[in-house]
Amino acid sequence: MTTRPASSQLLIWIAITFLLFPVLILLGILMRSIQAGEISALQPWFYPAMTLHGVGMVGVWYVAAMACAADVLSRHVTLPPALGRLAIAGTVLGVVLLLACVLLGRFAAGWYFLYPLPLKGEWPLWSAVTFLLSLTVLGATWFIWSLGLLWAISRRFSLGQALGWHYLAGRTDPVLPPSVLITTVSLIAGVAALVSAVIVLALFYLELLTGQASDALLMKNLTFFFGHTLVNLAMYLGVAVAYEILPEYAGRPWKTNKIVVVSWNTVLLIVLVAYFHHLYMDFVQPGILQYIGQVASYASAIPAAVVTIFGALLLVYRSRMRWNLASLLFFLGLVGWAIGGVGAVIDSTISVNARLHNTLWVPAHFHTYMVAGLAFLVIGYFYHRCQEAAALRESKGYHQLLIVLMTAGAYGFFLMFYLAGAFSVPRRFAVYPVEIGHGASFAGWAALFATLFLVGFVLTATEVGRRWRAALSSAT
Ligand code: HEM
Ligand SMILES: [Cu+2]
Repeated sequence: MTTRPASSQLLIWIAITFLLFPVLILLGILMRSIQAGEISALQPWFYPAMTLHGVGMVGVWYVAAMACAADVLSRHVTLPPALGRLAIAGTVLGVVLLLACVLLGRFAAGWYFLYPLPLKGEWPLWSAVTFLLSLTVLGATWFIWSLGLLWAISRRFSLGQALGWHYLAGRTDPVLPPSVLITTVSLIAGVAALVSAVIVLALFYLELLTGQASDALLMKNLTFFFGHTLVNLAMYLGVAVAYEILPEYAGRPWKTNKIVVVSWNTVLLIVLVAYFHHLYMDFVQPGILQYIGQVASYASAIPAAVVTIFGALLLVYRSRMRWNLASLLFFLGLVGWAIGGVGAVIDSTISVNARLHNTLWVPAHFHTYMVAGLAFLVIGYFYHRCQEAAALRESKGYHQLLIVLMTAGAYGFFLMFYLAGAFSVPRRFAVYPVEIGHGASFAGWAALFATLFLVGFVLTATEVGRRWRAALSSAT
C-alpha cells in the first residue's frame, strides 16, 4: 500500500478536536442527567454548561470542517502555511477566553447570546465582556482564514471558474473539482455570516461604551443570519470533503457537471435568506419575510441534499466499494445529514413551527446533522488521512463494532429529543415542571444513549490516535 504523509497542521486540528469533543459531550450528558432529575445539586450549572456546550460544539465542528476542507483544497491550490498557523493560534485564544467567561464567570446566555440577554443576566459584566471578546477573536480569525482560502483559490481559478460558471456555457476547462466549488460557495457564505457577526458585536460594544441601546429585531435578524449560515456552511464543508474522498473508495469519479454547478450556486443564494425561519414567532418581522423563509428553507434542501444524496447513491451503487471506517463514516454522515434535514424542513413549515417552535424538536434535528452528519464526515476524514499516512492493518470486524456503537448511541439519543419534541417538551428547561414531567424520562434514556455514543467515540478516537502517532513521524 502506498502512503501519503499528512500535514502537521491537520494533525494539530485532529488533536484539538479530539480533546474538546469528549469534554463537550460530557457537558451534554450532564444536561440530560440534570433534566432527568438525577443530580439536582448541579442545577445551577445547567445554563453555563449549555452555553459552553453550544458555542463549543458549533465552534469545534466548524473549525474541524474548515481544517478538512483546507487540507483537501491544498491538493488543488497552494495554501500559505502562515494562514493555517494563524487559524490555530486565534482559535486556541478564543477557546481560552470562552472557558474563562463560562467557568469563572458563569456566563450563560446560550449559544446565540440573543440581545439583550448577555447584558441583563445574573453573571458579572466582565464575563459578558469576555464572552464578546472571545467571539471577536474567533470571528476575526475565521474571517481572515476564509478570505485567505478564497485568495488562494483565486490564484488558480477566477471567481466565475471557482463557481463553475464555465460549465454552464458547456466548457469543462479548467476542470473544477466539486470540492473546490462547494468550498468556494461555503467560504463566500462564511464571509457574509462573519460580517454580520462583526456588526452584532460592534453594536454590543457600542451599548457597553455609550449606553446606546440597539433595535432588538435588527439584532435578532443579524444574529440568525450569522448563526444559521455558519452552521449550514460547516455542514457543506464536510460534504465537500465527501465529494473528494468517497470516489477513492468507490473507484469511480464524482465530477462537476451542470447539475452540480446549478445546485451549489442556488445554495449560495438561498442559504442567505433561509434564516428567516428562526423569526416565525416575531410578529413585528415583516410578513413577506416569513413566507420567503418558508420557501427558501424548502428550496435549500433540494439542490444541496437531493443532488448530493443521489450522487452518492449512484457512486456507491454496484461499485466495488471498499468499505472501511472512513468510507462507512462518510456514507453514514451523508445519511445523517439527510435525516436531520428532513427534520429541519418539517420544522421550517410555518403551521408546524407554531407547535414545534423551541421544543426539543429543534435540538433533535440539528443534533442529527451535526453529530451523525458533520461529526461523522470529519471523523471519517481524520481517520482517512491518518490511515493514508500510517497504513496500519485495519480490523474490519472491530471497526464495524465501533460504527454500531456510535450510530446506535447517536440515534437513540436523537430519538429521545424527537419524541420529547413531538410531546411538546420545551428546549432549554433545566428542570421539567409537572405538566411536562414526561420530559424527565426521555432525558434519562438520552443520557444513557449519549454515554454509549461517547464510548464508541473514545474507542474510535483511539483507533485514529494510533494512526495519528505514526503519521506524526512522517508529517510534512
Ligand atoms: C453526543 C453528543 C451530544 C450531546 C449528548 C448533546 C447534548 C445536548 C443537550 C442535552 C442540549 C440541551 C438541550 C435543551 O434542553 O435545550 C444541547 C444543546 C445544544 N447542542 Fe448538543 N449534544 C451533543 C452534540 C452536539 C454537537 C456535535 C453539536 C454541534 C455541532 C451540538 C450543539 C448544540 C447546540 C448549538 C445546542 C443549543 C444550546 C443553546 O440552546 O444555547 N451538540 N446538546
Ligand atoms: Cu436555520
